[in-house]
Amino acid sequence: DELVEQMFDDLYDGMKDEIVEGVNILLERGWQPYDILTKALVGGMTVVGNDFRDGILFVPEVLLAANAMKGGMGILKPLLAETGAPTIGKMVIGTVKGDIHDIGKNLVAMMMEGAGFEVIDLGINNPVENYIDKAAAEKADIIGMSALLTTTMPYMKVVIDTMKEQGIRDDYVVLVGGAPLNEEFGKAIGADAYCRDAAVAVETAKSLMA
Ligand code: B1M
Repeated sequence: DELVEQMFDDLYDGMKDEIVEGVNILLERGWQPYDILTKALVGGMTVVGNDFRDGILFVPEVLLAANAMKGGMGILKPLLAETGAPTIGKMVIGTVKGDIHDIGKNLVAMMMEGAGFEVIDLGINNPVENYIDKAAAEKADIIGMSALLTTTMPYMKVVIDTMKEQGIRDDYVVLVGGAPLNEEFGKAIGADAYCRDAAVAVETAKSLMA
């Protein structure tokens, strides 16, 4: 699709207005919000990620791309939420301490809301208390953690170990996700499940709540 190709370029160049416009045009053409999210926005961000890794793009450029992506996500969020049924569970989600990546976490939060979950977003850089205190205060069913760095993913174990120490581990379903994680890591730290992407997070949450 030519427009999607154009949107990949616009995202790469951090052109927020163009991304917003592209999302609106795809909606007018009858695209499903979820397809726009995954094919146009996440697809484009993958290209950005690869060039960031390879030293072709740098932090300021990636921030602009992230900002453009957020512009597009802002339009899709209410549309994804619309399809939601009555609340089927409550989730507290946040990016772990030392980590400021939030696009993937925001995506998971959006998709969970769209699927009928109530989501309390803790934002980025969360110490263990944030998860535990908020989950208790909100009587949440699920604690979700996101980490995008190999240096911050071990912190997920700190949170789970602290829950164990306090005797509250089994009061919650614990889901973890983020690009550097895998199934094995999720098991090793004692999470209930590792979620490869936002769609898997929704499916996993649903099945573990049932
Ligand atoms: Co950062 N960064 N970054 N970065 N960044 C990565 C992660 C990196 C892989 C890039 C690279 O080198 N290829 C690399 C990590 C290397 C490693 O640890 N192995 C990296 C680095 C090194 C860094 C810095 C250290 C760079 C520096 O300063 N030298 C620095 C760290 C700052 C910090 O956190 N302390 C840094 C900074 C940044 C920006 C600020 C510039 C920006 C973040 C902006 C923002 O988030 N607001 C940024 C970005 C954008 C990226 C890349 C390019 C894209 C991440 C992203 O948003 N992906 C990334 C490269 C890449 O991943 N390709 C990179 C799109 C998003 C939809 O995917 O987050 O994977 P993802 O989420 C998915 C799934 O993983 C899953 O579902 C999501 C949707 O499907 N998921 C969950 C995620 N969280 C979940 C939680 C769940 C369930 C599923 O809970 C239940």
